[in-house]
Amino acid sequence: MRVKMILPALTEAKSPLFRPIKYSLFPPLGLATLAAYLAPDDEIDLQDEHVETLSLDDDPELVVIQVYITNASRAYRHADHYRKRGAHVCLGGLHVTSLPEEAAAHADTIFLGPGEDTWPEFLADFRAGRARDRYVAPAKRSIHGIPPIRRDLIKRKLYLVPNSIVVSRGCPHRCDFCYKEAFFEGGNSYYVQKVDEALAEIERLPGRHLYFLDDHLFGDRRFATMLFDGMKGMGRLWQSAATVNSVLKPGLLEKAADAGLRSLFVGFENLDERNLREHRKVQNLGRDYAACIQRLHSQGVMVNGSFVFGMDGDGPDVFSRTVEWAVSQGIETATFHVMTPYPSTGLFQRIEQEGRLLHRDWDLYDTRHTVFRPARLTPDQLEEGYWRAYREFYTWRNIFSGATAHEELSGSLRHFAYAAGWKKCEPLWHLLIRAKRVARGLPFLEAVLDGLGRVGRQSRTRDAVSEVPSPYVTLDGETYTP
Ligand code: B12
Ligand code: SF4
Repeated sequence: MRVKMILPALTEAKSPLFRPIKYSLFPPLGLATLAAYLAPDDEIDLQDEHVETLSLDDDPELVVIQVYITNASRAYRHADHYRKRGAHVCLGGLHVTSLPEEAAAHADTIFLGPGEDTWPEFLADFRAGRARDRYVAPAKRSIHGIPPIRRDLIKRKLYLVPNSIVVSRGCPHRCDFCYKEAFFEGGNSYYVQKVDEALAEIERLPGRHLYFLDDHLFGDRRFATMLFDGMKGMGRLWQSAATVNSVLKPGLLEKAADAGLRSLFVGFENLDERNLREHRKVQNLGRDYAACIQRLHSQGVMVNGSFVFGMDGDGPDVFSRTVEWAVSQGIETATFHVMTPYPSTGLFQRIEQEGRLLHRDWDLYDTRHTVFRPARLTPDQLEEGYWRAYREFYTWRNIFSGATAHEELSGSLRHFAYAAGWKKCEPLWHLLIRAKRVARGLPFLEAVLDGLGRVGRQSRTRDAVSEVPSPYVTLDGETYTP
């Protein structure tokens, strides 16, 4: 059978003038996961529009397209094109699950929820000539015993981080702005691989560097402990994401660092307690953000802090206040977002009921545009403040100032190299992308993560700091300690 698998890009990622490095980081892991269920003699053509120009003049029998909110319009265009050519078109992924009726108009079959259970069922039905038009993930989901990801289909040299990996699905928390409640609705929303299978997948990956794309790698403490114990001594360098409270709890972070963790994406989201409460970010309530950062730095782990602007408590001062705080804490890199209500989330329902949605142009639901009416800001103020926050955080002065917040020189140097390497070298990354040589940047990334990576591992380990009350700034600008 001839199978075409497509990850469409959002428009920005296609610009001939400038392509940010973020679109050349990770390969299409979801599609490579699904490809593993196809037969050895199926002819599979997997294309990722973020890094290559799609060839659309072929005639596959089956077309599989992954739909995110920001690539939905392109995904539908490609789907319509292949349906006209007589292919059976399957659409799945987060956006299809959020808005199945919208997607169904462009597909022969749609898939709701994660694909590990429904996709093999569909394949059997399709081969038997009785494919249905909709498959919904069952309530009981599992990724035990899934076949090895078809990494041979990934064009490794087109990515800076070809070794991306996920060993769990979902997250144990329920923040109201997150995609996950809608995507996993009707069944278990957090589950993990078997540890030995996860370790076998890691063993299959060449080189040293790994990036775990799991929403919350520390979410199942028992699993994570066994995973990190198993990874110890493998000589890996890796990055991942976890929550503030999981970092504050003693024990696991130390094991992760021993196993090669060198940078962690942490969802601080907002410095205002009332905002966190309103968005059900309960796992962050009463947590000492500063202590979390100190603990990470003391273990030689850099911090990528995630922040969301535009919550109802946010006024015009939120941008500079957040940037100043992040710089003062020595956070190495920051990811800012304009709060974006994804369809089917609790946040979307509330904003819609309140009549605050500005439009439904999904192309602009990219966390860089204001798509709703904020409470204490104008839409323009929110967008302008978002861009200003990025500009300010990454001025040379602030990179330097953040770097000097570390206690040790090696920590400062690594901070400087990492932050400047990402944000000040975009033109260089762009040249590498155009030359299809982006993988050449990996040794630089590894050197920064590792060469300076043994920062203060023994010096400042703080245990059991989660009890320390955390100061938040209230709407009135007062400091509040829970
Ligand atoms: C890696 C990643 C990226 C990468 C690249 C994407 C890639 N190569 O896949 C980059 C950095 C480019 C990126 C950018 C953005 N991202 Co992003 N990203 C992710 C991340 C962290 C991991 C994706 C992943 O690999 N998951 C693991 C695999 C195994 O799961 P999967 O891809 O979902 O595939 C499974 C199912 O969805 C399903 N499935 C998918 N397609 C199909 C098709 C069929 C036919 C079937 C049967 C099943 C099926 O089966 C697969 C196996 O279970 C997710 C968070 C997450 N946990 O998923 C966010 C996430 C997907 N990103 C998101 C967003 C918003 C963005 C941005 C718009 C925002 C921003 N400011 O960065 C941009 C633009 C994205 C774009 N190009 O359109 C949101 C999407 C929300 C939504 N409702 O669509 C997420 C969920 C983050 C979040 N928590 O909000 N992202
Ligand atoms: S902690 Fe992160 S992944 Fe988990 S529900 Fe909240 S935003 Fe989503």
